[in-house]
Amino acid sequence: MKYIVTGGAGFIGSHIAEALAERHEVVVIDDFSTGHPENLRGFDVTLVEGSVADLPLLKETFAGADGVFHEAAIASVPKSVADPLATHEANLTGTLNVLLAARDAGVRKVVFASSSAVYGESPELPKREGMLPEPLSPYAVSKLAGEHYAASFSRLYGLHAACLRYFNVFGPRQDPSSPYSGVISIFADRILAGEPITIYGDGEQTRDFVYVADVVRANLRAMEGNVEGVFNIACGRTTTLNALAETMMRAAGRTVEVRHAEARAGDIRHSCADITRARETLGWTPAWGLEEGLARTIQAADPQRV
Ligand code: UD2
Repeated sequence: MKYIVTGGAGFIGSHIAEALAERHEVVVIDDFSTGHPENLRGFDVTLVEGSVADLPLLKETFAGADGVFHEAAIASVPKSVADPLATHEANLTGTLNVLLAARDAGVRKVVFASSSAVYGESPELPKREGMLPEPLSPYAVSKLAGEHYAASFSRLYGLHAACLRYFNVFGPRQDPSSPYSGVISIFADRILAGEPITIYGDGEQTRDFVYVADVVRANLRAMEGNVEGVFNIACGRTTTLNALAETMMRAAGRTVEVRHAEARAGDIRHSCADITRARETLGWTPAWGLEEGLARTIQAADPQRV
């Protein structure tokens, strides 16, 4: 089979490409806006440098492909608040381009990386896919609208599409360099360097962390058969930031100073997914516990220092 991974040099995309490359022909499209070619070092994939904004390039690259994993995006809520148009172009026009190119190339299925951000601030927990979305940020709007485009292309043109609402994904290759990077990548980097970590707010906010290998398995399941619709991809368990910090220090075998700073503007207090639909419809269940995943992540962040 030939599979395309957009954003395949990024954190999640590179793990999908790696898993596929064992058995399939894989073409990665990435503009390296946040991805790095080193993320694919050692894997048998074809790398095409380009953006999902480039429809002719997508059409050319998708020829003969069986499926597309669409991970390319500006994956940041704060960036979308600062520049909604850039997020719209990369995330929504980009998704529409991917769907158009897939349709025209006769691709069987697109699996789209959506986000828990679509649920917004509604206090009801756990989040179920049937709840009314309340997207707040332009990022969340772009992901929700992408889901609707995918469903529309299924109905109108028979292009199969499944959308995965990722919760807080973590694992090796997640880039800690931006202040808006995933908290686990930042904590791993600081703890290994023996530097203080900062918890925003009282640290009792919760997140539903899911290890990237489980996210890859969800993608592979979602590509199988004709299953369509939206699916929460998470562990279905919550962890407070305070507990996370402690668990990470234990896993790394070192303690660093924990500083507290003001809660981040727009931070959601609690996040937790109901993953029944993914279990029942995709036959997927997360296999990695938080501690195991953290141990792997810390080891990969700097094997010399552990
Ligand atoms: C996640 C997604 C984001 C979007 C959003 C939807 C990630 C990396 N981001 O944002 O793309 O889908 O959910 O709601 O998955 N924190 C600290 N110290 C730090 C960094 C973060 O305390 O140094 C806190 C932060 O204030 C928040 C929690 O850790 O309460 C998680 O932050 P995050 O940036 O990893 O992810 P989140 O949930 O804001």
